[in-house]
Amino acid sequence: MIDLRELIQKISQAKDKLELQNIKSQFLGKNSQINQEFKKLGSLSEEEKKIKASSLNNEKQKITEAINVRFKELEKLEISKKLQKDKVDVTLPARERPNGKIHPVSQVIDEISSIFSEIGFSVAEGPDVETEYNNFTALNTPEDHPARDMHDTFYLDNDKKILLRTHTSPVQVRAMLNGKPPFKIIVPGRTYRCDSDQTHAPMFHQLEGLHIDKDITMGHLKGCLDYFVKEFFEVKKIKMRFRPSHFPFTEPSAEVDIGYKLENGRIIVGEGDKWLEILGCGMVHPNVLKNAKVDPNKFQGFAFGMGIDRLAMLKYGINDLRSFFESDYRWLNYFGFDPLDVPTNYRGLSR
Ligand code: 2NL
Repeated sequence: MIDLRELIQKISQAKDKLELQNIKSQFLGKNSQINQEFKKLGSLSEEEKKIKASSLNNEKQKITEAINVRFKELEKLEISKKLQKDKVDVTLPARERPNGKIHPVSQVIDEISSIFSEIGFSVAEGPDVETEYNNFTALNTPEDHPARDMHDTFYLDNDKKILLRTHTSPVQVRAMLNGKPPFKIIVPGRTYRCDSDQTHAPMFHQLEGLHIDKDITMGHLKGCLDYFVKEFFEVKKIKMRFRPSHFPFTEPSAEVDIGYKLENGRIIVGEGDKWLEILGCGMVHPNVLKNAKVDPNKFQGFAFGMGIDRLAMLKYGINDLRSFFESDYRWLNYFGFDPLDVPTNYRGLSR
């Protein structure tokens, strides 16, 4: 016979679940002494069987209970040990991790967007893949215009109906076709031309503006660009000139230069006797308005366009255009902007 008191003592001292499991199978399992005794019951008389069975059941119940009690104790012990071990020290300093940076082109798009939003422009975007109509025909570009040449434009089909947009203007065309005047939008985005050398990449970025209403004039255009240039270059006074030019989609057309000087090889914007071309503009051609379902007898306005990669290079002293698109992490880490730093002239969203 087993000594029940001794066994229960042993159970209550089991040091872990494994030891408890071993005790369980040794004293209650198939080959345990109790099980053997149960098997022998059949050979006993009815009277003896009753007494023996009851005492065996009693014994079995006590062992089971003791095991269950110890099991719960061990469980609690395990949890509190784990809690001790996994304790979090909230006073530890945070681990350092590298921050992502904002690409200079994205930074410049954000800056220009907030400058124009201040005077009532909203931002519009559209697809990079465009129709020949939206990119050329609607914009009054003649069939034989050199820009339409295979050598200048990436066509995506054989009959030259689908292409990668060569400027962001098709987005303004879409805006006019899908809405009602007045229109007052700027459009930043990727543009494409078959061109690749020191100063040209096959993919580059443009930002265009369009303001159409009943009586918008060249005077509004000048005032708007004067404000933009001063805000963008963060100077109070800036020399600026409008030089007559030609674009198929505007009439009259002009190119805008700003004054600058060189100081120790660095470009100082605003003063000096040198001129730097920064954008093209003009009054939207009546044919463009017609093609975009805007009545040129009731509405008129201005448009402008600029290459923003070059503006970013100019403002932030970066001298190789191709480095913009090489996705070199070290370059981005150096020339990129901290996403948590609010730029000096960024106030569009904070008001
Ligand atoms: C440049 C010159 C320009 C426009 C873009 C435009 C758009 C529509 C109608 C009329 Cl929908 N014009 N855009 C106008 C003049 C100049 O861009 O040098 N871009 C880099």
